[in-house]
Amino acid sequence: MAVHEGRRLVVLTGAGISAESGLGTFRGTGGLWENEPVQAVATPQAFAKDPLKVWRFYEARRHQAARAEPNAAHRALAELGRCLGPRLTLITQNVDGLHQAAGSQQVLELHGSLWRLRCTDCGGEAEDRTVPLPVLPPRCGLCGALLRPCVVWFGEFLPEKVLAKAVEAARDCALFLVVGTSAVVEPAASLARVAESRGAALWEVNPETTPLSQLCQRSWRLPAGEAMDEVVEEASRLLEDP
Ligand code: BV8
Ligand code: ZN
Repeated sequence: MAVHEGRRLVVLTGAGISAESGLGTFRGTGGLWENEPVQAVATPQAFAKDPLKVWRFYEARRHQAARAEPNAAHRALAELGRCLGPRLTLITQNVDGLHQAAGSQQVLELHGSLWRLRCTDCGGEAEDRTVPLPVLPPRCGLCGALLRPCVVWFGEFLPEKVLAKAVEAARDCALFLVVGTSAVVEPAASLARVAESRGAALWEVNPETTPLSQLCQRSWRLPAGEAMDEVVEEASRLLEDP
């Protein structure tokens, strides 16, 4: 299917796209943050105060994510990426790696990844998929300092190059699709507003409404796993030559 050369699609995903893979979301019933207030586990201060407690939280998520399979929504986006190539920019707030596991390439991980660890002293960074980690908290093999998960905690800056690419894509797209995010965390949520302010169409897939809903031309009040095949179909049509 001929796709209009210039028209680009940006997709922003959140924890909701991984819900049907069995991974907990953050907010809403049964959310991850329900029993662990954010301040307790996802800030640099929390890590400094009690690295073991923070590591137990991330170890539990690594354990869950290691057993999770990409679902139909991840697969639909991977297939779309194979059709659109560089005309699709996939941005995720998730750290579970399920988009990559489904075959998506060039995924922009705004909030980092559970699968990379970084030394708090020498800065050495490496992928480590060992579950469970042999020792908690893990220590750097080079200098012995504490390792941390390569995720972006509250109050921390997003990876500069990744954010810059995401903003650039949001500025230059015909369609911005938001899937499975409560759209409360910044600056990720604002990417949708950037796109919309530049004239992009804004579509949303979420069983619940979000602060972005009133800006959307189209919404699917469905789980992503059920909606994404149709959404991908409609998005491809919108990007086709008129
Ligand atoms: C920063 C860590 C600069 C990794 C996370 C304005 C500008 C800048 C900053 C701020 C600002 N306003 C406030 C801030 C501060 C803060 C922030 O946004 N606070 C919010 C809570 C008000 N932002 C920051 O601190 C960011 N840093 O801006 O640096 C700076 C520096 C210093 C001082 C000032 C500024 C860093 C943000 C990143 C924080 N790290 N995670 C991890 O452990 O995962 S955020 C955390 O929330 C996760 O990454 C998660 O991805 C993210 C967003 O949550 P969602 O993905 O949306 O998940 P949620 O559960 O909320 O929603 C799920 C949705 O899915 C629901 O709507 C549900 O209905 C839906 N759903 C459920 N089932 C399904 C479904 N949808 C589809 N299908 C289904 N089956
Ligand atoms: Zn080190």
